[in-house]
Amino acid sequence: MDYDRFISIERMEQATESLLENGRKVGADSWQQRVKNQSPQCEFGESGTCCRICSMGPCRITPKSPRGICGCDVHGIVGRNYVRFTAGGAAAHSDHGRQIMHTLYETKEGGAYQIKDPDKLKRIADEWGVESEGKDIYDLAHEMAYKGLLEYGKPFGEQLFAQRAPEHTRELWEKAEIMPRAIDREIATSMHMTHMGNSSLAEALIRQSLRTGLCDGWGGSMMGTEFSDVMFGTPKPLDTTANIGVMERDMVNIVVHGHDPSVSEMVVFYANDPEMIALAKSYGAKGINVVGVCCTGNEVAMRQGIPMAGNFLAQENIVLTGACEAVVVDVQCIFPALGPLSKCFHTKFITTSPIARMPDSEFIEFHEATAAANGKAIVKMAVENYKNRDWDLLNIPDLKTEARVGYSVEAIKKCLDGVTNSHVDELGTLKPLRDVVKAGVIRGAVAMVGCNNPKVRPDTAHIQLMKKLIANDIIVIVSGCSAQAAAKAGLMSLEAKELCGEGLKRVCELVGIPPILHMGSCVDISRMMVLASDLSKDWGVNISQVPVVGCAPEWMSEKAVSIGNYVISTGIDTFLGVDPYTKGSSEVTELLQGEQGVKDWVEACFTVETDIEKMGDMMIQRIEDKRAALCI
Ligand code: MSK
Repeated sequence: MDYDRFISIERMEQATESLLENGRKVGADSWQQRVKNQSPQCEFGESGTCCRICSMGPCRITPKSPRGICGCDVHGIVGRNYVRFTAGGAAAHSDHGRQIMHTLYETKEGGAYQIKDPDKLKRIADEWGVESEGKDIYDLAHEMAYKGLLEYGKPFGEQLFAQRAPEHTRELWEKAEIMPRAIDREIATSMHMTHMGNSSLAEALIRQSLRTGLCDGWGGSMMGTEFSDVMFGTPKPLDTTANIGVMERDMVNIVVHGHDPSVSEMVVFYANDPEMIALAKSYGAKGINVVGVCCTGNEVAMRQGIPMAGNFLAQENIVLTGACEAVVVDVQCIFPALGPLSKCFHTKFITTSPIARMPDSEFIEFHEATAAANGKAIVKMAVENYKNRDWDLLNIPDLKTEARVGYSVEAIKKCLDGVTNSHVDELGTLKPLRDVVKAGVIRGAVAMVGCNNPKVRPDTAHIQLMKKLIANDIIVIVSGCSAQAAAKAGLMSLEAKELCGEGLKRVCELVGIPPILHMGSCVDISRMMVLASDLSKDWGVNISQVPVVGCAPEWMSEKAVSIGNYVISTGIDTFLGVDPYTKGSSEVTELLQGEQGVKDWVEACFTVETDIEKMGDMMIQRIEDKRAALCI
């Protein structure tokens, strides 16, 4: 199949329509239909004004009934719902991080999991005050895993990675009383604070939301990212392909989906096993093709070059091709719909984690200690299913792009350093980036993250905003499903420089990078925090002064709320395309979006804007305002 340079939203929608037609032939349900079934959605839920924290309710706030049965007003109800929204997200991200630390604990020489970046492990050991000199690398890994796991429940002190933040940021956190403590403590405190009869003061609830977000972004997520790099390799730029056309007609197609690379790394390993390839050939297939969806897709794309088949709202499309032998899932963002949908086709829906059990799935429980056997069993099940394919249902839309992925902070520094040859630091430096931003060749940066949400025409906001920003010489760093939207459209290829303004185009040519830089999965937004922090230290200004903003135009998950909280707490203004169920309270809205709340505490706040063009203009203006304030 030929590669497409750029793919429009309209072509993607036509492809989706043809896949839905495939589904109709076999009576398949779809999210498009379920959205219709769920409409209109509940106004109380939408505005955050329904409380069902105790069983006296549910209480719903209206002008006629301004307080719940306990007497809580609308600001307390909306604030409590917001804290719980954040806690759910922080728990999911951080438990993913905990799983990674358990995997690190299982590493051993010659074992299923090994240390691929020992230098990074030693650097972090140094940061954490752990002696690495003369130690066996696996002894060090086990010691660090144990220490990292203690970050979840230690009785005293702050998150170790919070030391990475600039002094000024740390002072703001201290002053606002939001310095993140043990991860499990912040999540438990959020649940305790919002239990019936505890906090109903909006300000206190929003402070706890920020603190809980910080324990995720500068705690659990950061550990997830950093120690995944230690075990699976720190991403470096590499080429891959994207969009639904990465499914192969004559091969066994295995889709990995979810978030935890511990599972997908084993699947990729056994898909390359000569014994499994021979088995696939014995069934008439040409080989085994692993492709990724959602953040597991990002994880294996940036380390192994595995093609990215699609993002959150494309997950059903993969099964609808009729070419999917198995969807292998770990945790988070998995539609329960995949169970019944897979039954309409020959697809095996394989769940692997006790955290994500679903009806109509085959459960192969994945353990770090038995990872090799589990990985092999999964691949074998997929291969043996090839013979059950119904060739009359096969429909792989002809859409495929090229993408360059894998821009970790280390990789960005190396790329820049390669151009200037400054070699100030053996790990590279952000000085060239600072200089081109200062000179105005690049006006600034937008960190674009987050999901798809049926409330927004899928991928449109991501793609439209990215095109507008790069045309205005603003570089875009991306992660999660936003990254996959860019890749699917062709915006992550080197060719995308043609869509840039003159300044950014020159930088892309000189450095050899695409204008949209892939930084990984949703836990990898912690990489963006490290990048912003390093840039601010290097520049000698506060993070809030750097011409950078955050943006989640199509977000949907609790994790995105947790992310939003830590991004603004880090000093980065953040633009949301979907309201986080807070519009029912003027007080909570003012705290999160006005001048008197979080803006005052951490020098950044949210802007909620559903008009995408307007949002793009506002982000460009905010970047220009920051430049003007710095007199650059
Ligand atoms: S997978 S949290 S839909 S980005 Fe990380 Fe995509 Fe959002 Fe899940």
